[in-house]
Amino acid sequence: MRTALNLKGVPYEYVAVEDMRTDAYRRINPQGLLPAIEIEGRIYGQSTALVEWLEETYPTPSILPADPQDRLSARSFSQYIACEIHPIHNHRVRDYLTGEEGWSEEKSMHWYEHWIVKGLATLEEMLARRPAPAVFCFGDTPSVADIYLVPVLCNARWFGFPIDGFPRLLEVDAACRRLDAFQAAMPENQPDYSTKS
Ligand SMILES: N[C@@H](CCC(=O)N[C@@H](CS)C(=O)NCC(=O)O)C(=O)O
Repeated sequence: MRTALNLKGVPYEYVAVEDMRTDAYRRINPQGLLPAIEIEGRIYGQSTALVEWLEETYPTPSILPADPQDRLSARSFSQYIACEIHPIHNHRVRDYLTGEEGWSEEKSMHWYEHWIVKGLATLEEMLARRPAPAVFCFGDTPSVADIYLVPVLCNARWFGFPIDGFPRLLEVDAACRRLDAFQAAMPENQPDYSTKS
């Protein structure tokens, strides 16, 4: 969400949330998840809905490719991350596995690594099948695909998961990291960044 706002040049105030699993935070966002955005006194969550709202409200510059098939590819790529990779390894899932199910931390990290690395392999294959290479996932300007990809790679790097086997993803990641909009959105550039996991 931060990257999308930055790419659009939409100013926002960043509010750090120490723990999204508290009742205090649920009173703000009943989903108990991040990101959430306050617009004219109302709170909204779910990054895909937020990014769509952003694109509709601030159409320029667009974060969807101009070509309809590239546009479909970018949406499919980002939704694969949002719907198939991220929910399986999310905090609350791993908390449940180590809590209610009694898994060790090591086993839950293995689960996390499995789904991220398997997911990245699928994303690499999706880029390999593009009709032509591009600087970003699906074109020469960043789109929703890139916005969703960079955080997955951040997570994978943070936990030391193997990502060297995904050259196309890493090329796109490097191109994104050269842009201020992505740099300003990096976790390490947020005021509440901590080196604790
Ligand atoms: N589908 C949601 C997922 C949001 C989400 O799970 N965010 C993570 C942080 S990246 C979170 O709040 N996790 C807390 C938890 O799992 O309890 C979206 O795209 O916004």
